[in-house]
Amino acid sequence: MINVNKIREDFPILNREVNGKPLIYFDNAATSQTPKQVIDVIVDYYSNYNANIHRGVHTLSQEATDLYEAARLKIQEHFNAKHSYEIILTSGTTHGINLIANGFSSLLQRGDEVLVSALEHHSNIVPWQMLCERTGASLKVIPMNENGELIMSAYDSLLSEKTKLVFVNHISNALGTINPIEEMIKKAHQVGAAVLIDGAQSCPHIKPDVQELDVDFYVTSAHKMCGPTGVGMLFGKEEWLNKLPPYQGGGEMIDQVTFEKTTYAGLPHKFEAGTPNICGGIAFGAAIDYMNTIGFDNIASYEHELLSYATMQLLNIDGLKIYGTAKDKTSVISFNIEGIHPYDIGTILDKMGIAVRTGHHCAQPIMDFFKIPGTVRASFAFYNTKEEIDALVKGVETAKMMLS
Ligand code: C6P
Repeated sequence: MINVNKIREDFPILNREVNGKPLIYFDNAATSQTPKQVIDVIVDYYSNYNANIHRGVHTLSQEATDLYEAARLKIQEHFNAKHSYEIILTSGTTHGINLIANGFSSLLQRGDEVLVSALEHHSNIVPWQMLCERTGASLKVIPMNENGELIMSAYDSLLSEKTKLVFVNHISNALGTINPIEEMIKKAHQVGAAVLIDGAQSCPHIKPDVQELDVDFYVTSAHKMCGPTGVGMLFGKEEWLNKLPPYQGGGEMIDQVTFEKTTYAGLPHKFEAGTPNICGGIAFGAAIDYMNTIGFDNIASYEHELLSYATMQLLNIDGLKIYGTAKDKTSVISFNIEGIHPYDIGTILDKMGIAVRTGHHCAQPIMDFFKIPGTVRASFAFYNTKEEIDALVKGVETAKMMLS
């Protein structure tokens, strides 16, 4: 059970006003808010431990290293990776995807195929297009239906022995669709293809088990799950990470360097060139602790309640259309009102202190599918309330009246 009033006390930002009104934060899919338990860890790090890691014999450096590596273990445990060295700390989802796409440059050739879903964020499209340009492999798209669900019979037809890689998000950022990734991974493995799951939108809502999923790569960003920006993780199966070349060269990722030849460090350091976001990594661990204290089952059931309530209330507004009506959906509502540009609705809501995202949500192919320029997206977290949803509904009604 969620005690939302108590939880809200953990988030200092929820006390502020925007445009003279109490902030109502419904842009959680873009970035989540940060609880004081995580803010405290950041302050504590810079007040007491700040040093570079893996390099110094001095106490501060060793303490910072221990905290950073303890966070990696926490992340390993959370995602149930078999080994801590299968967890690569990145700057976020985008970094993780680019790292893998770059690694596959030497493993693909003309005639190979890679499959992307129609529901992807640009981060999970563009790096693969760049990979295809480098290698001559072809990018094929798994289509979706009007509800924003992937068409699994089309996926079956696209899979063949030519398929080398499948990349799909666990949850769509623009529509909230939860994709059937278990089934997709199984089917991809049957033809020998590797699978990368973009978990940027799933990790705030569910706790993925990478061993149970048998997924090859899973990427996410800490800032979507109560952590800071600029840090994330890439899980990769040991055998894949050993097969792939390093992404960036520099300090930390080497074993021996001479002007003739460099040999590389083992996992995970081979993929972690340069000074990482040390404080960010430690705070990522604290964010995972915080979310586990609330409990992912509690989070999922409360957010589902918010989603059902908001869907029902918003659909009472004449002319309002929701995009993304999948059976399996998380707490994201993308909508438009007939004849009104989403940006105008977002601007009026902001005047009322209500933060939503408007536009294409870095998912232009989805907008093209629906033949719209964008949507208004309200995305809910476990610290939102039904009263806030009532205010949103009222705000949308007012915006509609002003703009019609
Ligand atoms: N989506 C949104 O408002 P980064 O920027 O690397 O932390 O995450 C990129 C990313 C990748 N995949 C999905 C499914 C995402 O939702 C995002 C980030 C935000 O929807 C900001 S564009």
